[in-house]
Amino acid sequence: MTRLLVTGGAGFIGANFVHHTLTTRPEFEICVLDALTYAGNRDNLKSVAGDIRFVEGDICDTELVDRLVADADLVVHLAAESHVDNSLRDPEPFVRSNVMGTYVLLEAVRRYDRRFHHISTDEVFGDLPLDSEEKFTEASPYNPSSPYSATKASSDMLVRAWVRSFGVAATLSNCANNYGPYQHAEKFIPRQVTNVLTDRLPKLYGSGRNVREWTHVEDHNEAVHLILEKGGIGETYLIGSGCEMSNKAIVKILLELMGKPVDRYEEILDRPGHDLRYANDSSKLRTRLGWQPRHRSLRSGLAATIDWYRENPWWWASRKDAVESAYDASGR
Ligand code: NAD
Ligand code: TDX
Repeated sequence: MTRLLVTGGAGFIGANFVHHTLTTRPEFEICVLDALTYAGNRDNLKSVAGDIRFVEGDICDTELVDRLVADADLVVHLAAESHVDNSLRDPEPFVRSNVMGTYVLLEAVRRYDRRFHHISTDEVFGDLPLDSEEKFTEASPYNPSSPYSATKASSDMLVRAWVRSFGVAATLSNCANNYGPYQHAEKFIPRQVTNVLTDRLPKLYGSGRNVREWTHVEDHNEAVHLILEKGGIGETYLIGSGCEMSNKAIVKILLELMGKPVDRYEEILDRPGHDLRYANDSSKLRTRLGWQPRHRSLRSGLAATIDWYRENPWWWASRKDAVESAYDASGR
């Protein structure tokens, strides 16, 4: 058995990573470390509670991290403050968890000589022009726009430095926007789906022309396993499905799939510093590690995601009002 420590395993991507790992790779014995912030939810792991060890705790807790890393063979690090809008309201937890937390983990994996995989985002590269074919590559310069992406960029830099200076056996991946089950209702797609399900209007920042590359969370997590299995130490891999779409086009598809008029949405106050477009060139991952996204139709991925939220109101409904009140307070 390989002992795997997953930080942030009670969050959206982390919980899906735990489910995916248990299904596809039974050789792993999983321990999840998660602080259960507002974004972490034990319910995300309810169906596998008996198959994993769960530790509620903070990645900034040096002693706890030291003990858990000592007991692991490898660490997949997902724990982070993850929402751009929250980072604009209060950046402090982002600096703490994303920068300090990554530092604490790196020191522990250095001490015990453990394999480390760092999960990051394409937002570290800033944004691309709207009407272009340009894509980010592993060699793109770092140019983060928001406090969130600045702290993720900082954490990537720490990982790269620990590889080079201390010989830590780490890999990094920068994925495009994820979607799928268990995504918090603060994020774009679940927010709009749950808005429609609660008779609210979908809300587009500005005119909705900003473009994101949507990758299904299962495809992201399979890429992470391929990197663990075959990735080069010190290497960075960009992950992206190739499914680019404007926010307005997504809202229209969601409305259509949910049987509503496609113009039944509202345009609201834009996000300050709003990144225009993200798109990843994932050819390194595809050609060297053989990754292919399984979810290639965004439309059917969105339909399945709508079904999941429709069938699982127990998971999101009691928290929906609080999410919208927080947005109301910031005018969005
Ligand atoms: P999420 O907000 O849903 O989950 C984050 C998890 O980390 C939560 O369970 C939370 O409790 C935990 N956490 C936060 N601070 C912690 C701390 N100090 N100690 C221990 N646990 C802590 O986020 P997500 O969308 O699942 O993102 C996971 C990772 O993937 C993040 O590193 C994020 O930057 C990265 N990422 C996300 C996306 C995306 O589209 N969601 C895309 C690319 C990369
Ligand atoms: O209500 C909304 N209306 C809207 O138009 C919300 C919540 C968002 N948006 C827009 C902003 C973005 O252009 O939709 C797009 C997606 O927004 P988010 O879901 O907040 O994602 P984004 O800011 O692109 O960042 C996401 O992808 C990269 C994740 O939250 C990050 O954790 C990840 O690193």
